[in-house]
Amino acid sequence: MQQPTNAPSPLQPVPTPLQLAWQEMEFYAFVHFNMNTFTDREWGLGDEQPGQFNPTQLDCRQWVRVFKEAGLGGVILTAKHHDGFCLWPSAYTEHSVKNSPWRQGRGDVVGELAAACAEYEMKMGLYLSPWDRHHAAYGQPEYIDFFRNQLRELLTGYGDIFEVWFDGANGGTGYYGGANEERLVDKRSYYNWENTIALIRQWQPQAIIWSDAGPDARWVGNERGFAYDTTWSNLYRDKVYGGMPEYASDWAMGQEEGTYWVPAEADVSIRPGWYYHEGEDEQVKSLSQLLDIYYGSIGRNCNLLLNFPVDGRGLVHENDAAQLQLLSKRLQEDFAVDLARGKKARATNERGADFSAAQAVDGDAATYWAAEDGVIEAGLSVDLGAETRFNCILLQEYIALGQRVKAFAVEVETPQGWQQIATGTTIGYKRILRLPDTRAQVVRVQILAARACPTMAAISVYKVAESSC
Ligand code: FUL
Repeated sequence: MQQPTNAPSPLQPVPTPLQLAWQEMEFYAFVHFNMNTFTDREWGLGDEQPGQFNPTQLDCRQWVRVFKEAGLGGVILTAKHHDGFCLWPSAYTEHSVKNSPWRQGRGDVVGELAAACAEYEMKMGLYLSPWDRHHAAYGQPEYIDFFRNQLRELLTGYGDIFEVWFDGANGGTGYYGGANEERLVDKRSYYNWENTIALIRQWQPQAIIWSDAGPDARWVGNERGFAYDTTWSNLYRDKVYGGMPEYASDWAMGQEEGTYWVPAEADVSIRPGWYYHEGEDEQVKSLSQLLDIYYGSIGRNCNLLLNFPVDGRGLVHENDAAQLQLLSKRLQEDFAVDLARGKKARATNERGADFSAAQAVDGDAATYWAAEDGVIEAGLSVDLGAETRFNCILLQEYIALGQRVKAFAVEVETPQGWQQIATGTTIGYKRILRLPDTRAQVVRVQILAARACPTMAAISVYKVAESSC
């Protein structure tokens, strides 16, 4: 957006346009489907036989339809998991779909998913496990050439890839071409990430590269789908990437003074396992668990990557599809009416007409309220027009200029004065707070501390279903 001339100066670090577009995707699907689907395991050893891979009704269009109908914008597929089996007919190994009975060895799951994504206008991402428990040379320098060759096949053969996902699990016991031994690698240096990343940039300049610590987006530090109450997109990446950190707490919450923009992504499975196990058909997460995950991730400045273990037929299981549909319907209903939209808003400090409080309630996240330079405490109030019942508030900073807010409170006006109903630390791209059931006419957000003059792109107020709260 063209910035008005008196816009606040960007506060470093700031997102690239690519990172901004990625953040706006918010919610997308993970698909774990590969050899483990047929061996009923979570981690294959690498000694599996291609003959074991044989989905009976594989239909990537069904997956994409399920995701699309729920409003998800992308899907990331495990093209190769730790066991080394490839879902595409790689020219660099025999351990792939080309030696399986599926489609008489002429199939290509990555290609079918790419075609389905193109048909339904869905973005595709790929997971390529750096760790390969099948490959005889894993742990040697030759393996890095193999790994890069595979990356090149995937990143030059299937159209645009929105995210490249590198798992943090690297090295350990495995088959390794029959050696059956333990191979430990130093995951910071072994893969020579710097050069691998440069190649990816060449092949897919529009892709977000994800790993435990970036460079473009980072792991949230757990596999339960929750970000922390305090979640900065700022990170001391140079200390942790290639360089990965030893402890989740070193980077999971980001760092207020971090020098790189590396936003968080939470990955979690809709079932207990990442892969399909028939025994888990009745353990698909409930609507209330999924809502907790939604508020705990997207509601805390973090994208959500929700995993679907595609089953042995090659389909998203009916139970999983039904739960996703329930979640999407509930979110649509809950967030249908923004009670603050277009209402009278006032701020204790304003940077001028282009940055008035009204910009925070205009339903357009590209316009924003901002305080004057040097002001780091401010209040923004919205008069809802009449006493109104609500139980949820959504806040967005204008993150193109950096993440600023360090502490805030939500208050309502009562005959006895202002009453605090919630407090928080970071806001970032999006913060959604579930509130006690509240009746009030005027609600205000008090920014209590910020790294520089605060911005606010959205203040939205909702009355969500009681069971969403
Ligand atoms: C982990 C892996 O080891 C799991 O198998 C799964 O792929 C998950 C998303 O990441 O680190």
